[in-house]
Amino acid sequence: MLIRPTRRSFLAGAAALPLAGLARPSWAATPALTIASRQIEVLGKAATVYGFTGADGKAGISAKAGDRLTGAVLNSSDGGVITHWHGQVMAAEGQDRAYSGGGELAVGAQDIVDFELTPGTHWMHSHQLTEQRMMAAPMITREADAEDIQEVVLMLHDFAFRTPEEILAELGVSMMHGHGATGNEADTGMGAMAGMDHSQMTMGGMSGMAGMGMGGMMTHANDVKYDAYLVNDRSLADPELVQVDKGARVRLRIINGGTATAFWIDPGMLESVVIATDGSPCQPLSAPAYPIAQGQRLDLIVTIPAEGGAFPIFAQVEAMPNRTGIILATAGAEVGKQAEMAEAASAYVDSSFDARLLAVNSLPDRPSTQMQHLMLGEEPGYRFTINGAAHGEAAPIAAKTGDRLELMFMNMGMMMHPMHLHGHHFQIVDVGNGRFNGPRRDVVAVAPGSMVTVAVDLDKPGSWFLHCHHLYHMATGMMTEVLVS
Ligand SMILES: [Cu+2]
Repeated sequence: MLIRPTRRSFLAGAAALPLAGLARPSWAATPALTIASRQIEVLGKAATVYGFTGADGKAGISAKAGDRLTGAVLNSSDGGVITHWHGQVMAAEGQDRAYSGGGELAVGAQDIVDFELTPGTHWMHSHQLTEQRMMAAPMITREADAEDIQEVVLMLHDFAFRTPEEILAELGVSMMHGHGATGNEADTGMGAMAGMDHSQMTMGGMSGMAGMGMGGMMTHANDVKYDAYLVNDRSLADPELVQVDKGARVRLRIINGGTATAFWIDPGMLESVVIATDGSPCQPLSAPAYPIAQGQRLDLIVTIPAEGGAFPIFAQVEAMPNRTGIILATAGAEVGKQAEMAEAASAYVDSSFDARLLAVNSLPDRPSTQMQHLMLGEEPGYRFTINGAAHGEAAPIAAKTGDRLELMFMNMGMMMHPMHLHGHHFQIVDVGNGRFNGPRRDVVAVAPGSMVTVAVDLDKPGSWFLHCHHLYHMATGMMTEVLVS
């Protein structure tokens, strides 16, 4: 049974449970997932963040191919939540709340979900500003053909002690723009901005961003200043230590839960190979470092040398020396302290890595039924747009079930945009060098001045958000919908 959650049907939530005479359904005892706040320590200071905890008491979901996510999702946090199961393609519209008009899961209320989990490295997160406060968790479904080796999940975050509302104000967000006309504010968390002081409307850190054409080289990243970068809640000052075996192959399932930060994964001296992008298998490819934009995932196999030792896996911020990471170490190995700054800044993330990747499961060869050109724009006042429109200002992209849709993204601005489509795994088919059988993904990095085309088979009806996975770009307008009938 599929229950489409609506604001109305779930308001009762936990408050309704004590009613006499009503049999409590079996799921009521242990929610499949509970959203609540939790305490971590960052830079020696206590921090209150959010999390999703599974029935087993661990963060998120760890399952195997064929398993379903069935049961209640309980909101024990202090505010309404728009949930999103990122990368789940077998979940119908309405299984999470991240679609047009989905509304918030109220405090104390629960949604009932039931869908088959999509194999691969995926994740769950809030579709609102609370994503910055780490309302996110891994959603891992082990593939039927996964090699029987040790697996390590790395969940990356960019952490600030400031609230996301304060960060938006620092960015110089102007609320004069079109938000509010659509009644969709809650979809991006902008409802929280209603009381913002309009005297703070400045260009903020975006001054000097004047117009920019295709093919330009100017680029800009990291517009949010963070206090720390974390893997599995810890910075490189006190990293997670994972014991591994000498000579073993280890699968790293890496999730970029950073809201405004792209990273480069640097496996150091370990032999490495990427085998999946955004949870979909790719032809194995080795590189000295692997880019991972906001929302993306990478599955890497690393090989521990026969003689053993301690091996940092770094995640270095795009265009900066700052880094975080974990340490893989064999028994008895001496683990040294790792510098939190690399010797040099890393490169900007662009399409050069995707250009070298090939899908294992390419889309069937057939012509597209629809091509959409999407200009990704940035405007003064920290306003990010698709074809000049912020979310709600333009009609959705209309399509039919069975359509092969191609989306050509053209980035007219100075910042990279990691573009994400809900409910589907598209295929990158052109990054400016001609057609190729590029990787399957659900987030594609579109660098300044570049053109990237993805193709997707629309296999189910619904309203599927298409947006930039930089949280503050999404929150200030860079979102639309693909409406599949
Ligand atoms: Cu963006």
